[in-house]
Amino acid sequence: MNRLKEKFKENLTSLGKEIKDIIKNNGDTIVDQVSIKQLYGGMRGLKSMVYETSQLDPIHGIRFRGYSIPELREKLPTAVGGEEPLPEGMFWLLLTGELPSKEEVDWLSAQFRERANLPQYTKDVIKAMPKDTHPMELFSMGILSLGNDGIFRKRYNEGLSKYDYWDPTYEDAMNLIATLPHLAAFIFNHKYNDGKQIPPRDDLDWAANFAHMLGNDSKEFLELMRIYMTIHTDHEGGNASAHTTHLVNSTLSDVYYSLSAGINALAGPLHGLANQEVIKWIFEMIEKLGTEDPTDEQILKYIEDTLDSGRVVPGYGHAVLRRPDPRFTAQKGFAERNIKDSNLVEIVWKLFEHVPPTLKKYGKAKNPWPNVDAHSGALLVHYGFRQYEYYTVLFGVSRAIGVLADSIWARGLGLALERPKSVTTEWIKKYLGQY
Ligand code: NMX
Ligand code: MLT
Repeated sequence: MNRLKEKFKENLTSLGKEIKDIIKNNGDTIVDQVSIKQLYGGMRGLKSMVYETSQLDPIHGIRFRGYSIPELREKLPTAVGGEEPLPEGMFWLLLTGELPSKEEVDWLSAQFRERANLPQYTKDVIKAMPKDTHPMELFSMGILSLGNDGIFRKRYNEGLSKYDYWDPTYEDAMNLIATLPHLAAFIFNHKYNDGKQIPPRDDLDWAANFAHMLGNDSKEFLELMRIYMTIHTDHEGGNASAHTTHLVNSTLSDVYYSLSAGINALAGPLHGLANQEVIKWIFEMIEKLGTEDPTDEQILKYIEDTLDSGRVVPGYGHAVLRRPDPRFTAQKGFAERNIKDSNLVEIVWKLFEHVPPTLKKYGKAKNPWPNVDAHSGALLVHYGFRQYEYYTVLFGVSRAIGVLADSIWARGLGLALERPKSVTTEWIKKYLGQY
């Protein structure tokens, strides 16, 4: 058994024992109540599942195994000569609960290089689709097709003990994470580079190799991909992509089925697709105003026109957060350190000044602050990456790290098939005594 599996198994055994005791001694303790507003309102705030790898605080934002993003920028290993954390380190942390050494992260980078395998039939699936198919659709189909080689389903059919479910889940998750940048780059080059594919390098870490296969080897872009792939990984279990992956995996559908489903959730404009919507909205503003250097008044009017036409301001608001998203702040920090003279970055910063007071003035949004999607497009465009329809695929490659770490935990802990109770409005009216 390799070192990562061994460490995981050790931690799984001790947490498994603790959970058994918690359920035995406190199984009937109430942790939450549900109101009718929550039943109709997307279950906001309802505590209803266990997800070990990260937890979201409305004020302070995401904590990965207890660590904030600024702490992880200090503590996670970086590439030689780099200063941004490597997402391999985040995967190690989420899976084991422990910070990895540089040597452990290098081992993981090598594992991902060795395990990457994009079969011809997956390439054929992508190529068979119409050229204007959205990249997220191709990405989801590609992931699903990779399941043909899945280890869990094979071992399950051979008669796998439930105590061993986590082991082939780990193997599938590692193979899938290793292959995702290759699948995503294949889609990118198929759609936007006349099908000219760029072979991977055998000296690069996971995120840098992805950047390389996307056609940009500049040091700054490799660093951007490392921080981007680290901060988008996980956002506790209730967000739509994590929860979908978790739900599907709870049926013992393997990680290929589960992640493909999670990616479908991420493709919605209220979720991950907002990163493409933000830049599209900004490009439309530039076109409408005829300038890349809009005044404060022009920006303010554009925001108000958007709201007055019954649309949302993309990249702003959040179901849980009530302060600027630390992932927005991390990306702003990257821009401050690395980017000079970008009109688009300036616009994003001006929006940060004007959107929150405007949303407050309109009085509907509970959180007027920027979320993770408000900044990423301006960074990507700065490095020549203008194909904004593709941006959510980047989010999806990163999100796999968090949700697949959760799948390994969920199968290790033997978490049950998810099956909450639904009610009808008729039931509610009866409950309220209105019949
Ligand atoms: N622009 C305009 N209106 C908004 C916005 C916004 N950015 N955010 C919330 N509202 C409205 C919302 O539509 C709702 O209106 P109504 O009562 O007419 O239905 C009202 O404010 C109350 O909504 P909240 O309770 O504040 O937000 P909720 O938890 O329902 O939704 C989001 C959260 C993220 C879906 C919402 O803020 C939104 O639509 N934001 C824009 C899209 C976006 O950036 N999504 C990305 C989220 C991050 N991610 O990557 O997943
Ligand atoms: C996420 O990263 O999943 C989004 O911020 C949405 C959420 O947490 O609900």
